Amino acid sequence: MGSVVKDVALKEDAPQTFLLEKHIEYIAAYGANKEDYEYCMTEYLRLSGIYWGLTAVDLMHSRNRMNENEIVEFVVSCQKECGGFGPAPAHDPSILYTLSAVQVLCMLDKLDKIHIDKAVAFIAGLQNKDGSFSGDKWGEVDTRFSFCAVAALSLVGRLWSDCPINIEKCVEFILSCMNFDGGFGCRPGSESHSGQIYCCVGVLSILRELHHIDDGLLGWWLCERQLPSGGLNGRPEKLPDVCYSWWVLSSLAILGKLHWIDKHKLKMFILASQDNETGGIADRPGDMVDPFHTLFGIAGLSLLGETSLKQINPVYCMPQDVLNKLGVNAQILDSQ
Ligand code: GRG
Repeated sequence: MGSVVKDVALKEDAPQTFLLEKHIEYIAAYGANKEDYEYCMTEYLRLSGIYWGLTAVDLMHSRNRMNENEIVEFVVSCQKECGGFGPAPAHDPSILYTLSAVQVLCMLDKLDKIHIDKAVAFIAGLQNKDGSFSGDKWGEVDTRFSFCAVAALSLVGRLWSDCPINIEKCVEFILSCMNFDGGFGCRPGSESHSGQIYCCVGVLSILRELHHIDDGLLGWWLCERQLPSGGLNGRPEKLPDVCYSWWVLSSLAILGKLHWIDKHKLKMFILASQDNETGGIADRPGDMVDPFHTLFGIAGLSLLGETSLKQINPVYCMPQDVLNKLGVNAQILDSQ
């Protein structure tokens, strides 16, 4: 039996232009009302939410719409005695929010406001004997956490000098998660998933180890994620979702294969997922918008060459000018 392609149809009246001003207003207003139900219910991921919002407005040349002092004060208040960051002051620290904290402070040029050595020690303390990383003291292992560790250490300048982790083992673990289809999962033997592929390709890119990847095989798997609607899914037989405009597209960009997908069709899918009244971008056309999909839709459009946006770096998901200023870079394969 053949498999059924799950997809959505784009309506004729769906937005077809990029609603820049509306998205700036949407992000600037999100969080301004701290009593808002949705805002309160998302406290458990606040620090990443700040990273999504700040990155989105920065890409839209409007960082001045955010209250930078308030953000820095909040980030500082999330650092724990152990050096790691929680999503909000009353929450446990995790490597995920530690990366978000570092990314936000890099964008605001305020890394000096936190205890960097303690953050580095927290990250290094989460590496396991097999080279993998746990996300927090509870021990779950996931290739996402390897990415968070390597990206955060490189951003604070502790990867190439005075490096506290075992890089060789880190690479060995990532490679043990590579599958027959060229992709990567969250642990050895786990199914390939675009989000995990971004993380593993990102680690190998930052560590200049991309030669381990079969870029043709993986590039083929990634570009097969494009559905007739133009949207991308995260793995076979799944619906398209705007966030994969980041996880898939950035991986293709790192492998020098951005031109392997139909850029115009993907652009139209992202544009159709905008809300032309409230601003913001949803997971797919007609759904509720949120800051997560708004960032990854905008980030995808930046990779697709949208000229009203700043250029984004495909590895760090941060504006390229921020990384240039920090002198941080990663390996990108030549276009082929
Ligand atoms: C700096 C951008 C950045 C990220 C930090 C946390 C992290 C590193 C990366 C996360 C990568 C990842 C696993 C993304 C996927 C997120 C997602 C939409 C998961 C949903 O998975 P399923 O299986 O959904 O519920 P599908 O789409 O497969 O049905």
